[in-house]
Amino acid sequence: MTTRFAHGPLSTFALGFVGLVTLASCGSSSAANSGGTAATLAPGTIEVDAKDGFRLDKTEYDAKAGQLSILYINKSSINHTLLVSDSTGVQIGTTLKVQSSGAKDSGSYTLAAGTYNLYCNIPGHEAMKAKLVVS
Ligand SMILES: [Cu+2]
Repeated sequence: MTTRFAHGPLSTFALGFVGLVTLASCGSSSAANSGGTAATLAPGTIEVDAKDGFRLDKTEYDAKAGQLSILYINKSSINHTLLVSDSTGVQIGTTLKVQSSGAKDSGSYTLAAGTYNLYCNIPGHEAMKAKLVVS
């Protein structure tokens, strides 16, 4: 397993550039599939993207209580994980792992109404977190 960490503004800039190029190439390669990713998500599925700058694409996600699938897509240039925990910090379900740019992972979770935490647990990635509000 290779783990790469970005340090400092220069590498952040470089990673951002790589991310842009990757996104552009993703866009052209998926042009055959009509519509974007969001339009093709099944009901009960949310998409969470890992972005450059150690962040997720949103700070809050909303979902309906019951069975939830999370599709985790790496839109950054280093590896990330995604964990779901309840309000007391207890992890629920599996840890999603996206090892490289463009990688996807998904998992199913059964969640009652409440507020949960989504986060990456790689050391140094503490800023990668969001709320998951289930109603
Ligand atoms: Cu991360």
